[in-house]
Amino acid sequence: MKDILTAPFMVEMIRTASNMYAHGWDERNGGNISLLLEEEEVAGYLDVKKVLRVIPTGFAAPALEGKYFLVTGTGKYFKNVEYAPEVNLGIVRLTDGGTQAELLWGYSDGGQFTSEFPAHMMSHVARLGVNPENRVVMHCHPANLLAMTYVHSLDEKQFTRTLWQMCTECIVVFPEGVNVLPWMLCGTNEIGEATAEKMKTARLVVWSQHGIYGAGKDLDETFGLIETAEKAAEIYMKIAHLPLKNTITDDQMHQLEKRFNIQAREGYLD
Ligand code: 2HA
Ligand code: ZN
Repeated sequence: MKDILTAPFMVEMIRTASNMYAHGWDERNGGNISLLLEEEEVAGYLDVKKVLRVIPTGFAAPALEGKYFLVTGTGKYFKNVEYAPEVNLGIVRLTDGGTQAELLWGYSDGGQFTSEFPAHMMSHVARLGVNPENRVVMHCHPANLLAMTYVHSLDEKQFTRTLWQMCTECIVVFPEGVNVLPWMLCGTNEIGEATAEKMKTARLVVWSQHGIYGAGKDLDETFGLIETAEKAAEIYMKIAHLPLKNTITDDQMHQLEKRFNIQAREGYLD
């Protein structure tokens, strides 16, 4: 068996958690990440027949039967992941229609996966339905996106259009826009179901007055999505109180669509 701490998926997960912390998106125990792994990826590093513990999930997700995930732990701090990966991360395999998680590695202090496990797993199901290549669901608390949910309309079209107008690259990076949930109680199956429903039409879902969810085919892409949206929100928070003299027009957005061969969300541009 190879050392699991040298596995490319582990190295990338640890780097990503540290980078997110460095960006200020994951204060204290804020944020969580789940990465879908293939059995072949894990098998060289773990005895997949050796189950350490079984943890009930509290929901059903038959579509994820037998699937493996590397997931951040509940109550754990992103800043500590790199120093103690085996305490702060875990690898689980879902069984019994997704109602049970078999722990194969990690959570070595007796812990378990993030309290937002329902939102993560339900979002994986939703995104895999749209794109079978999806591997990552990421949640964090970037300050400017959060700030924006206090002062900007939460209408998804308006929220998306504002972000698109704040940096030229935005419409290219997330042409489907961002979806927005109103404030809801976190850590519940209800917010999980609502998030997954929103994930069917966009890879970014804002949780008002809380944070954001991103999904993508790898950690880099998902990080980059959130990074781009957060940059746009930062520009918005810098200019929102100033007289607006210029913007990116819808005509210019259409030029970007052509140049980058992307399609803006139906009905979002004039
Ligand atoms: O505590 O971010 O949403 C982790 C969270 C909960
Ligand atoms: Zn959160």
